[in-house]
Amino acid sequence: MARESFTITDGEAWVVLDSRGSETIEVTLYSGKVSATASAPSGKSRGSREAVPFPEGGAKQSVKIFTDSLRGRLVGRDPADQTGIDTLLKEVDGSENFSKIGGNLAYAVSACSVKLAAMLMQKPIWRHMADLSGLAPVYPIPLGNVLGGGAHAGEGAPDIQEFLVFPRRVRSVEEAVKVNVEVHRRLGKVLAKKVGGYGGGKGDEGAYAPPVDDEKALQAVKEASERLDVGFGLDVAASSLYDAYQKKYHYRNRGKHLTREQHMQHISELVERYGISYVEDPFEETDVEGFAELCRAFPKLLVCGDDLVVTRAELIRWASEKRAVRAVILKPNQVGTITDTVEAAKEAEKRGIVRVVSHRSGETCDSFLTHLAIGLGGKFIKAGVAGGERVAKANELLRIWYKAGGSISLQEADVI
Ligand code: 2PG
Ligand code: MG
Repeated sequence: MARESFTITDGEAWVVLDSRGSETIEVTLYSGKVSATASAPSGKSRGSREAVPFPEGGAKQSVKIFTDSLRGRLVGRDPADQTGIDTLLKEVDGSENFSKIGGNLAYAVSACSVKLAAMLMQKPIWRHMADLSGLAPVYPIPLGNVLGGGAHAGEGAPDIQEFLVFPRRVRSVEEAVKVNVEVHRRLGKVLAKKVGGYGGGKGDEGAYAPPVDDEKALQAVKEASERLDVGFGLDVAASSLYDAYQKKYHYRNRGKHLTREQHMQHISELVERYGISYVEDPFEETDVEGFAELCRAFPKLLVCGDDLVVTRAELIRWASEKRAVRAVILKPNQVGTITDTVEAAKEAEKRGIVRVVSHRSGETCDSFLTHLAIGLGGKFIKAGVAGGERVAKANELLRIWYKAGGSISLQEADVI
């Protein structure tokens, strides 16, 4: 049966703030009296192959472009025709990487059209997302950053960007969400006891940012997780540590420049010593061979590509052919449109690669990411643990669980 067709009747764009207080963009699309709003997050440790978040002139320029050239071309379009909307965004931009209109504007329009279409079709957003992707919807496992350093924190914090935890073997979304929160809460107490003079300061994602090195950070996270059934992960964000001129990894906290081999050894020792099962971006973004080496060294480790593949289907194919990843990060504003994010998710599915649907370090309270994670069949949702903009994603997961319950299946962490 042909579906009813809908029409975008108007649209608006604004400059709003993200959780770092930086300017970003929010878009509202209307279909008569029905409207939907979406806003875009911003990353700090960005891959060089990502879409450019804003054109020259920043978020204000994106608003101008929306008002002058995009709004008129969106009016009359069907918001349920996602490929049509996303093709239009590429046409108006005309560059390879959204440098003209900004990847964040593209993402906000693209996500907004998913939301508006879902409302008009009277479907949950996750359901419409799953229909668009053709992937089986699931409740993802929350993968949460509880302690962090690198580009997301100040001087003295660990070199590794994120120390992550995730619940294993849970029977409900409620339980899953609470486990990470409990680790974060206990960690605050462990650090207050162990790290003299530390007042509990946090980094950009609400993770604790104490003045300790990577080893001490892991010891504290382990202690905070005692008697809880959790797995451990790292986001090394190695491109942020890499000095391309010296060809070395610069560990500021340890005051050391490590060669590629020494860096590999450091990461390998942490994986072994602390029973880590997930490592994101262990090498800088061009060193696909480094990723592959780590995969060979640890046959079960979930080696995950973020800056390496930047949510692009063709890069996921390349990394998979090199046997360099067992998981990939999906951040829709890295590529700019929902259609391209779906392509990336499908490429990963085809190749048996785990999908990790992820927030950015600068976030808004938009909870679309949760619907995206369910509708892309994500094994994990990486959305932080503490702070309103992170909790917004967890709360949406809870709401969907309360409403849809067992009609969506629960992911298991048992394969890791
Ligand atoms: C990452 C992200 C999110 P950013 O590296 O995975 O945690 O950071 O948004 O700064 O790229
Ligand atoms: Mg990352």
